This record gives sequence, structure tokens and C-alpha cells, in this order.
Amino acid sequence: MYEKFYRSLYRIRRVEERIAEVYPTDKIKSPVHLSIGQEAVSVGVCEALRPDDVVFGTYRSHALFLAKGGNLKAMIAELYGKATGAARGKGGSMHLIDLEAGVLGTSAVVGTTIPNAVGYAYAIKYRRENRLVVSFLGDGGTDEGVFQESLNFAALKKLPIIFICENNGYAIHTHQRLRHPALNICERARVVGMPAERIEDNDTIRIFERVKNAVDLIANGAIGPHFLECMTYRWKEHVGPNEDYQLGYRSKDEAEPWIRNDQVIKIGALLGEKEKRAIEDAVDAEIADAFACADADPFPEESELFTDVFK
Ligand SMILES: Cc1ncc(C[n+]2csc(CCOP(=O)(O)OP(=O)(O)O)c2C)c(N)n1
Ligand SMILES: [Mg+2]
Repeated sequence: MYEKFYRSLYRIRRVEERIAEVYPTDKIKSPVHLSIGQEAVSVGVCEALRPDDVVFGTYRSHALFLAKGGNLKAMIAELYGKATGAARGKGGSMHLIDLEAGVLGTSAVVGTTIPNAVGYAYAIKYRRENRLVVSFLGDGGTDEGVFQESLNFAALKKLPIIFICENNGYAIHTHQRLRHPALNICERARVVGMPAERIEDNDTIRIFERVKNAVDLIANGAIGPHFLECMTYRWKEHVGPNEDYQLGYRSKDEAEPWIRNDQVIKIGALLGEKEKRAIEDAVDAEIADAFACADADPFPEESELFTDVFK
């Protein structure tokens, strides 16, 4: 189990570090919202899911895409704007999709994939399929009216859905304290009768266990929707490859405990040196290959300029 967790955590971290390195060359054609520091949430959640379960994410979804088994080459090609990309080079980092892996979409528009996920869960229930949906959202996503509407409908219809609120404390540069009179997002789920719990420590194994518990309860028909608030922390700037402590909206002191609790290092320490190295070598080679392919792949044809886009 720990090998799988480590492989996924290390792979996501290295992919995003590579993205941060390449970004200044302008080969990457879209803005990038990195999940560095938040990987434990996507990995803990996705390791608890079954292959048929599906996820919907936000614009900060490299980690979710990879943790759910999304195609790495297609993701990097998408960032490069190449025809081989997950959205044929037209969506960029914020619009990732992999139908085979069950990554059903991510969006630049805050909150939009929450009702998409609820609609998909409604279809699953209607068709009596034993699968479930996970809807990822940020703490800022809870500021959208559609958040409460979606929770209400999911609870009313007892849908097979888990809401994962990745609470990294900020919506861009605005702390939750400046947006919410009460810092209790779980209460907003409980108000519609949905079980809700907060996981404070960004711990991969704890997140895995809590999600696994919810998956089992939903699969047995014991509960409908479930809500989990996962406290976590973004190490890099809101958008882009750099740190942003100089902006003054947060301090390095605030980040320190989260950085000390680095899940890539903590889970890696549970493995033997040899097996850890073997995982790292294989992942490093896979990542180098994905970036080389993205570099070599063609851009979409000019004739594709107006296909698959609203105009
Ligand atoms: C509907 C909508 N309103 C505003 C924005 C601008 N915006 C982009 S990211 C963001 C903050 C979202 O914060 P959160 O949901 O906590 O996600 P995080 O960036 O922390 O992962 C906002 C307000 C947007 N993209 N869409
Ligand atoms: Mg946030």
C-alpha cells in the first residue's frame, strides 16, 4: 500500500516541479495552478476509489488527474497546446479530461464542476449503477451559490457522491477569515443533513481511511452523499511556478508546519531505500519521456481553429 501511495505522491510532485522548471521557457501555453503541498488530498482520495468511480475537479487538478490515473503524456501535451493533449490542445492546464480513467472534467470557472458532479451522481443512481462520484472543490468554491444548491439536491436525492473540499485557506490571496464569518464549512453540509467531517493534518493515510470508509458506506447504501473538508496548504503562488511570500498576504511562518509535514518525504520514509529508489527512477524516466513527447508532438492544424469551441 505504501509503495502505491509513494509512487503517486512522488510522481505528482516531480511532474509539477518539472512544470515549474519548464514554465519560464514559454513552451507551456496555459496558466498553471500547482498543487505542490496539496498532493496528499488527491492521492488519499483516489487510492480509496474503485476504477469505475469518477471525479470532477477544479482548475488546480494536475494532482487529481494523475492520482486518478489520467494519462500523463496527454496532460503534458495539453499544457503545451499540442494536438495530442487531453483536450486536443485547446483547454490547457485548467481543462483536463480522461474519460477512460474517470476524470470527467475540470474547469477554470470556480464552482462549475460541483453541479456537473451532482448531475453525474444522479445519472448513476437513476441507472442503479454501483459507482460513485467525487466532487473536488476549493474553499473558495464554497463561496459560489451553486455550492449550496448542489449540496441540497445531492442530500435530497441521497446521491452517491463524496464532496472533497480542499481547504488551503485561501481564495487567490484572500484568507477564509476575510470571507466567512464562521470558519466551519462542514456545518454547511450538515445543514442539509449530510454527514461531514474535517481532516486537519493533510495526512495521506488518514484521508485514504476516511474516504474508504465513506466509499464503503455509500456502496452498501448506508448513506447518500458525504462531505469531507481536507485542510491543506499551497506552497507556490496561486497561479504560476514561483513562491509568493513577498506579496505579504501570508507568511513563511504560516507555511512552515505544512512544509515540515511534507507527505512525499513522510510516506517515502516508510519504504526501504532500494524500493524507494526503484520507484523514483521509473517515475523520473516516465516524466522525461512525457515532456520529450509533448515537445515533439504537433500543434493542432489551422483548420482545427474553430472546431470544438463555442464561437
Ligand atoms: C466564477 C468565478 N469567479 C471568480 C473566479 C476567479 N478566481 C479564480 S481562482 C479563485 C479562487 C478560488 O479559490 P479556491 O476555490 O479556494 O481554490 P484554490 O485556488 O485555493 O485551489 C477565483 C475567485 C473564477 N475563476 N470563476
Ligand atoms: Mg483555496
